[in-house]
Amino acid sequence: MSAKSPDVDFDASLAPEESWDVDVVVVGAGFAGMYMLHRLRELGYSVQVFEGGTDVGGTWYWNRYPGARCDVESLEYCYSFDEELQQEWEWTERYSSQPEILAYANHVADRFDLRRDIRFGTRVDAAAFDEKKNLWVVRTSDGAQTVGRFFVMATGCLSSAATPEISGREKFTGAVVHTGRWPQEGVDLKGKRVAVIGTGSSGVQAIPVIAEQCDELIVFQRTPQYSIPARNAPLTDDRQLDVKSRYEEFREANFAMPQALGSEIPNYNDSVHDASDEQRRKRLEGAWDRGGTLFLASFGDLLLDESANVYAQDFVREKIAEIVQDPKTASKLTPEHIIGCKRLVIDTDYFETFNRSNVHLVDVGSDPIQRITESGLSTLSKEFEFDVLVFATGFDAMTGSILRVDITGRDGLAIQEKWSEGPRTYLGLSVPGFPNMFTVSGPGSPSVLTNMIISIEQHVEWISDCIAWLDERQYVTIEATSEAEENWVDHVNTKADRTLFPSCNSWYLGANVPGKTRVFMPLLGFPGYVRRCDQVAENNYEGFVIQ
Ligand code: NA7
Repeated sequence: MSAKSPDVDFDASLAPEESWDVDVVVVGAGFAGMYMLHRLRELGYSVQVFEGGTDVGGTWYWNRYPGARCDVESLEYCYSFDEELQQEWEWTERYSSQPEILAYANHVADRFDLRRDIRFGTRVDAAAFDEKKNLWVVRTSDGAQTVGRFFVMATGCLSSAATPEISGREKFTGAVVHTGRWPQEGVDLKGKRVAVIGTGSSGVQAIPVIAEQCDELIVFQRTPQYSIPARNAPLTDDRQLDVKSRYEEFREANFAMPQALGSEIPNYNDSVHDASDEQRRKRLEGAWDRGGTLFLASFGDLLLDESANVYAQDFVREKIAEIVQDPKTASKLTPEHIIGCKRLVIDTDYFETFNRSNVHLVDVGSDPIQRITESGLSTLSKEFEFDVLVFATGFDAMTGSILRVDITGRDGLAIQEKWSEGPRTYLGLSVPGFPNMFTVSGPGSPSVLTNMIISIEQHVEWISDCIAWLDERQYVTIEATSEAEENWVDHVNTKADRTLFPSCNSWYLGANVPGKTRVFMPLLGFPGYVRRCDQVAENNYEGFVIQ
């Protein structure tokens, strides 16, 4: 354990012994923080939320890049906790755009009068657990300190933008933006030469839209991407009315799915090896035409067995060759790795965009970027000039936003030290050594492998019920045991190791951030996870020490 003294000390003026400002301090006002606030208030608790942005929305506040859109269908990617809310809000497309989701977040904030307990433009810099008083002391970027009995990190899984260290960046005289920190006022791309580095979901969504707006676009691709058409379309009134007429049943069916979504999309368990060529093609063509991330649910073993996975790889490779007219470009765009081990991307006209005369593809896998220059960048073999540089290089996922807060638990233990070998939690909710601290959709929970909003609701409800349970019995602290953590980490790894997920460099593993320990962070399988969380609560919070 670290001998490091807590970064945050009690203000001497704080008295009496057990003085606190609020019951619960919550970090982040995205969908997790917003619902956490609402639920705790309903239970009668006082809450202070801190948010670095100037308004609600979290990831949908920051990711304003052209083309930003959710990859979960609108009628599913919204709160289910309030029937009136889910009935009154009208979605316009199969997959919502960022502006529409942000408008929804604002609507929720207005409807439940959330803003009065959120301090915007304020980051939490440090938080320390005072063992004598069993209170969390939180220091914020405005220099203030807030004391709470409980501390909830609702900081999101994809909120700490990752920009690669490329030498010479300060020399570039044009505009530099990151997709995950897109300026609120937008970026004027008209008539500009634009470079995009990165072809994950953000790059794949942004590239077709940027190509239409700008004069010339150069895409710097390190790893080609498997992408499936989203088949986004206006949401018909019939579909919306139909789902709304049976929303509860629809939600329940989705809740029972491995990813908490897609109950109305065929999800097969049979082996691709048992299908004839014709059956296989029919099923994959059907999934391609239908669009969406459940392409890999076309057979039961596509994410379990490498030889099965090859069928899906080949299928997408053929599609790329059919869509992209220039064979050299098509070849550069063709991935070779396992499909699905990096998060499967869905797109609107991504591969088609490379048929445009104003779009150029540079393979920086074989010709790596060397440096950024005053007017562009140079790879090993060539110089490129442009006016705007877009980093679509992703996030320090799942742990980045937690680790950048200086959190200190019992005995001065810093979270950075606790997780120096990778994140370790119990249920993705709690960390031994950090009593009364909870993480919403933390590492070790299904989070990013599910419909995030549904995972958030499940966590928020579990955490708030837990706090109420403790208070009813006049307990003061709850802390996961090391044994429970150990077993949980094993469980998460065992589940991942049965699949192909750990087999390539993905952000699920932390492989996109240099120096980050490789650990498969999310847990596979939502329904089993929910059962386990419920069981833990029913058994008087087994795996926790309660005092
Ligand atoms: P991702 O999926 O992490 O993609 C980042 C992209 O940036 C990916 O293509 C990377 O290539 C590329 N990258 C990262 N660093 C570099 C450097 N140094 N040089 C060249 N290319 C680089 O992030 P996204 O924002 O697209 O999506 C994250 C999630 O947000 C997404 O899955 C959805 O859930 C929403 P690589 O593949 O590492 O070779």
